[in-house]
Amino acid sequence: MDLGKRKGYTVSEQKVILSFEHGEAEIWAVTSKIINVFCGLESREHDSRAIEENREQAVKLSVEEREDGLWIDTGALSVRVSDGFYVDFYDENGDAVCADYRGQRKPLQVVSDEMLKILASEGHKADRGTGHVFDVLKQLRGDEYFYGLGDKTGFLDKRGYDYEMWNTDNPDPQVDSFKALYKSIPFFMALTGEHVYGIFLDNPCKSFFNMGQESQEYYYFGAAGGNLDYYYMSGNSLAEVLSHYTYLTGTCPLPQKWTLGYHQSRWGYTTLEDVEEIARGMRERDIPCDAIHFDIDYMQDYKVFTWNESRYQGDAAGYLATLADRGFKPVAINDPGVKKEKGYAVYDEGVEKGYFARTPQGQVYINAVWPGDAAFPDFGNPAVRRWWGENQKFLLDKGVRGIWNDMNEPASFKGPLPEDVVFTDEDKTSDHARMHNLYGHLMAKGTYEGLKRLDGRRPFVITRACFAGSQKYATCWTGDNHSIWAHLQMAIPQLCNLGLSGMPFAGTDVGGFGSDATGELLARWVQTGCFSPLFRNHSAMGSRRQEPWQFGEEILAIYRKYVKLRYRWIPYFYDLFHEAERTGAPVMRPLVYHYEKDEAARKCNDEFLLGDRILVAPVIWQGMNKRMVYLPEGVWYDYWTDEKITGPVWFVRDAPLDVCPIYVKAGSVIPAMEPMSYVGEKKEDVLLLDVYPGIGEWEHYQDNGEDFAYRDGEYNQYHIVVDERGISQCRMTHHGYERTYSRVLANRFGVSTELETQRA
Ligand code: MIG
Repeated sequence: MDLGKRKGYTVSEQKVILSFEHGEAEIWAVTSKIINVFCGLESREHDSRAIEENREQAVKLSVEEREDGLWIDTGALSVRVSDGFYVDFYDENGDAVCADYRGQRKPLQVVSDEMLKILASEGHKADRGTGHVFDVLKQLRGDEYFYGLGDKTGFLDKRGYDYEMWNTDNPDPQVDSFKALYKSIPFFMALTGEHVYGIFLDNPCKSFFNMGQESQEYYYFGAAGGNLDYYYMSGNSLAEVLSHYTYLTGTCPLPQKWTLGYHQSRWGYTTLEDVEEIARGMRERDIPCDAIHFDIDYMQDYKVFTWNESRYQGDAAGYLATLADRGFKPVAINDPGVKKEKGYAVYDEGVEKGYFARTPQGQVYINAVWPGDAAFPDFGNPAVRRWWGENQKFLLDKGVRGIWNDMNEPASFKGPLPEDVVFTDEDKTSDHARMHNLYGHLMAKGTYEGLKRLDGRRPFVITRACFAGSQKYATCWTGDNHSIWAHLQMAIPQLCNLGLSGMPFAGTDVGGFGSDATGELLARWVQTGCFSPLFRNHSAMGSRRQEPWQFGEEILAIYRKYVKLRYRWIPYFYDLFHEAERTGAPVMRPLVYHYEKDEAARKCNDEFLLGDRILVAPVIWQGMNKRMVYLPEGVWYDYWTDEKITGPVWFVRDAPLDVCPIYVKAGSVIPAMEPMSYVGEKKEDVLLLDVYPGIGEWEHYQDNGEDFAYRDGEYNQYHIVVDERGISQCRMTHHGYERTYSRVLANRFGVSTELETQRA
């Protein structure tokens, strides 16, 4: 996009409005470190669905006309705008960090119409034009690593690949060459030798991120519609840049504590007996478990907000209550498609009130999903979100504790929805091309707000489709993976990149969804899965069953060991979630997040950190019983042997099937709890602290684990200091939650000591 020669500018508070030969554009300093670059190709407004609050902070701008362009300085960075609307960013020392590329995009290869057709029929990308209304080309410096971009396949570093943002449900085994999956999070961070920055393209249309696949000289992002509207974020670390992104789009609110427990699911638990077998199986075999998921078969003819009571002895609510008595929280799936059936109240009401998407001719738009012909709620309309939210009462009244949003890309069985299907975008009329990537986001938002109004506890919503900002309303899972080793391998970079995209609460289907698991795969998968923020085993109808006990005693024992380890450390996970709400920091982090300058960390795809204290190096290859481990700088302890190891170092660790190598940083204290078969089984009266000598400190957080009272100060905070001899201090620094620990036990290499807690 070239706007031609610069003609002039005006400054209006923190915005610089620039006029060019061929149009107008804006640079807006949202904060001194967040700059918005805007050209209203479609509208004059930002109309953001990702950023819901005014985030502007006072900045003193200085604007200076120089020979080489207009320089805008915020005190923390400067922006140079030159002819053509080229925009370059400099740090406070005047170093160029991110510059527009001055050349043209490489001409696309021209092929015949006939060839295009053949290519397209074979599924190749074969458009001759770009179809983009704009591209922003940035210079590729050569030493960049790119992170983020949501749930894309492949590895941690996105450099050299190209992607599309168009929420897509593709059941084929997802491999590195996939351009799009279920989520569109048009945000990435670039890490160079010296600098780090982030870019968020706030445009919900289909967009394109070519991170150096097309050229070695530039990378680009562009979109098929909407405005050129992106945010440049500067910072001294990935953590800081990410905090700017979540400052704009919001952080993940603290979840109910039980949601951090183990979830068991399968598409195929249809009757009361099926579910009961699972509930009993978990308790009898001593596998801690907090949630059982109800997939589409609980419904009557796949109609949302119905329950097939005949499969639950005529009393689903009664049965769910018996689950609750045993500590299980039922989570029910909720698809958007509403069965087209006269006399079905949800459909009738939706038609009557105009709550469904329409054809350009004004008819209710019908496609097919699980219930057969179905209408699609118009979630961009606030009244529709409210209606959908109120309907959750049906499920809550049955005893459901969490809502699982599936098929909300939206997926459809009779071809994709045409781009001109009419949707609402708040107070305006819009279309599918503009609302597609927001559909799942808005469904989750309606669900979250409904649950919050009706139930009052922290809503638990799991969604498959997302847009930037969905972390405010939902946790997510990565959709239909397969029971193949490549997908266990992919889980690590995929979940790490989701964390780097503002979505800390994420998980993959442990054991794999499609295809058939083996015992070895399941054992290895639970060793990674027990550390992923959302920990759920789920599989597809027709695939080999993969509950923990399906592969014999050895696998069951391994499975139990890792689920128990997860439960032991739930207080640590909860602390990390508390940090995520406050700062936007991920729970599961790639090594590069804390070791940015470390080349090995920048490229590491097969290890990850939990917070900054625990490093996990799981085995993710069949037949392997030794594992090459990399530990970055610092002193680490082997979790299993307590051996002290100083990094940076590469070494080989024995890893028979029951061992997942885990390392804890010296100077750590990992808050832990006594064994429980579900969260809340016992009062959390005893705080266990797993101590690893060295210099360090930790903030431990405690509340009722359930509602929003913590926002009114009903929580406790403990400041814990560690030195070479162990814990030197454990002090309560905030006392707002009435229940406190009656005992605090420090566990140092297997030796337990009682600690005195100093009161606030
Ligand atoms: O067309 O509800 O990703 O988790 O089990 C398949 C059935 C629909 C896809 C979800 C999967 C779920 C399945 N659903």
